[in-house]
This record gives sequence, C-alpha cells and structure tokens, in this order.
Amino acid sequence: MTIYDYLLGELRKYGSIHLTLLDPDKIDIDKFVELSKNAEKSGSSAVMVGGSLGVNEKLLDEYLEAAKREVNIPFILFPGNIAGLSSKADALFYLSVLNSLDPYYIIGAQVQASILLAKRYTSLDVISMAYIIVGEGGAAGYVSNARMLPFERDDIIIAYALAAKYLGFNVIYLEAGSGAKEPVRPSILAKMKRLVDRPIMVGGGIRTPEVAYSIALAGADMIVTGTVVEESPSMVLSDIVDAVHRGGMDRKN
Ligand code: 1GP
Repeated sequence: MTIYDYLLGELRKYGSIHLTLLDPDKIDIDKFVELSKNAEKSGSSAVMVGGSLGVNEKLLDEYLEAAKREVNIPFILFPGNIAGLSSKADALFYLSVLNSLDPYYIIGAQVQASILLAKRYTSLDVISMAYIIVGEGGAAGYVSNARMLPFERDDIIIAYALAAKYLGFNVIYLEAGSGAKEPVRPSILAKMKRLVDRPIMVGGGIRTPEVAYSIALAGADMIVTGTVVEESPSMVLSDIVDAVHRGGMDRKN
C-alpha cells in the first residue's frame, strides 16, 4: 500500500486527519524523536518533516533514522527546496508553489529533483501537492516569493484550487504560513470542497482544538500543526487530534 493510499484510508476512518509538522532546523534530534513519538501516541496520522531554511540531507538522514527506530506512523518529507530530500523517509510531498512569482518554486526545483527521485530516492512514495500560500504566508511565502492571496478573495483562492484539480495534483495545501496570526478561514472550505474532489490540507496558525475543529468541520481533510507541537505539552496535541477527528466525523454525519 502506498502512503497516499494509507492517508486516504485514514480519511475514510476519521473523516479528517491530523499531520504533525516538525522542522529539523528548529529542534535537536532528541526532541525530534520525542515529538514524533508523541505525535503517534496522540493519534496524528503522519509526521511531515521539513522547513524553509536550514535543512539538508545529512541532517534529515540522522533525524529520520533515529525516529524511525521508535515510531511507526509514516514520515513524509515536506521540502523547502532541493536539499530537503532523504531516502530515510517514507514519502515525499512533491510540491509546487502555484502562486510563486519565481519559476524555480513552481517547476524548477521539481525538475532538479525528478532525476534524483527516479535514480536515487526510488523508495520514496511521491505525492504531488499543489501548495497555495494565503494570508501572511510566513517564511514559506517569503522564501518562495509567493504573491500572497488575501483571505477574503475566496474566488481567486478557489480558482487556484480548481487549477490544481485539473492539473491532476494528489492533494491541495492551503498554507497560511507557520506561526501565522490568522489561520485559513473555515468559510472558504465548504465552497472549495463542493468544487474540488481532492484532499484539502490546511495549515498555519492553528493552535487550539476549537480552531482545528471548525476547520475540519468546514471541509479540511488534513490539518497540519507545527508550532503548537514544538511549543506545548502532549495533552494539547491529543486534544487537537481529537478535535480534528470529531470535526471530520460531524461533517460526514
Ligand atoms: C507550516 O502550516 C504549517 O507549513 C504549520 O504551521 O507552525 O503555525 O502550525 P504552524
């Protein structure tokens, strides 16, 4: 079974699922292992690994090797650039920043990575991702030179998501930016869900179970949290994961 199939299976089971984002540049290896174990214990479906700056293959190899000895949920690379690849992960979000003004982030990095994926990282499951940066956009928006989409322009954001669907991406990620003051607004998600039959991921600035619940209830299939996981104790994460599952189930019923 591919990791994408696994994620779809988790979606069927829970309605909406939670993914934990860990940035190896921000935490040491022991913390990475501890937070990965906590993610699994809290019911998170996978660990996303990556960041916009300060990550390379050697670092990823070491962190992933250590964590995979103790954790069974999949590790999915979430690279900020070509240096974010490692054969020690299970899968790769092969992402294109659709609203970047720089062709490198739309297709350049992907072309550089393609030969490596075919020859060197053959064990990685490749999951294509349309990455759409909204609101403040955080470091991801700045580094990838995205032309940020204002939250209130539902029409333009949905047009991007539709383009992603017609281009055949596996998943669509609405990113408000790590640590964003305002997360993606739930109001856009129900509309998007009606038009776009692809898993929709949402992340950036989600810090409480209440916000996670409202975003899952509105239509997000996968909810990503990073900052809150790195900064808060374990109870908070399981509360957020439970809220995501409840939101997904309440949406379906
Ligand atoms: C970043 O959306 C993710 O790609 C996570 O954001 O750190 O705000 O949870 P936070």
